[in-house]
Amino acid sequence: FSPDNVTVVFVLGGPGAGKGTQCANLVRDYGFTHLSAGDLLRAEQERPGSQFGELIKNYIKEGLIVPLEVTVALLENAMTAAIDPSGKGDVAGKKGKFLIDGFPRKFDQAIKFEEVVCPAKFVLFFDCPESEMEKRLLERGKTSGRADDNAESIRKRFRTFIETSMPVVDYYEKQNRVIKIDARPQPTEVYKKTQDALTARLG
Ligand code: UP5
Ligand code: MG
Repeated sequence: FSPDNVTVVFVLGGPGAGKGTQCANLVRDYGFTHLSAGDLLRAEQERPGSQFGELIKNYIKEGLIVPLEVTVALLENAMTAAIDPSGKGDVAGKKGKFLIDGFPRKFDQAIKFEEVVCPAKFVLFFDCPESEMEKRLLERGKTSGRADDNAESIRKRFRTFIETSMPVVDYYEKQNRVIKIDARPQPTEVYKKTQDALTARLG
């Protein structure tokens, strides 16, 4: 994909920071295509005949990052499907705007994606304290059916976020590519801050 035609925004933030919630708003108002790496992995895990089903299941439950080859391929396929629905395979001149949610959360993913798929325009980072994220995830866990919305998996997800994913945010921050949003308030308030920040950045 050429960055001349395709806009990629990485959406990062800890588990339960509200990435998915805010992406839905941005899709509604700005015509982005939303691709959640976690959702794509969960769909692949459920796909009959997937050779990665068992591996993905274990990684998600343990809050670990699935090997990048799997996730980058899923994202690349989903981008292709979104801008070339006819499946002719020629994506060279096609246009598209993508929110890549929950990715990259490890250095190797970040480097690989920007090298082989497309560089990101910037990173939206939803900043939220662990105590608030934990509260949200435990609440959602009552009904979500997600295998990682339990106290033990949440603890492991937080550890991976701090040890492995925050360094990626810091890396982009040093390049002045991060838009940081306070994700503690109510969703409508967070969205308002997001819109203000986007307007300031994009004009
Ligand atoms: N909520 C949202 N905003 C709120 C607000 N402002 N105030 C109060 N409540 C708010 O929100 C979470 C919950 O909080 C919801 O109930 C919502 O209503 C409420 P959501 O918008 O879903 O937050 P989000 O940040 O998207 O949380 P999610 O649980 O999806 O984050 P994770 O980053 O943990 O999950 P993801 O699906 O991205 O990844 C899951 C796993 O997949 C990872 O742990 C990892 O094992 C694997 N993975 C990889 O291996 N590689 C990847 O590249 C990506 C994922
Ligand atoms: Mg999510």
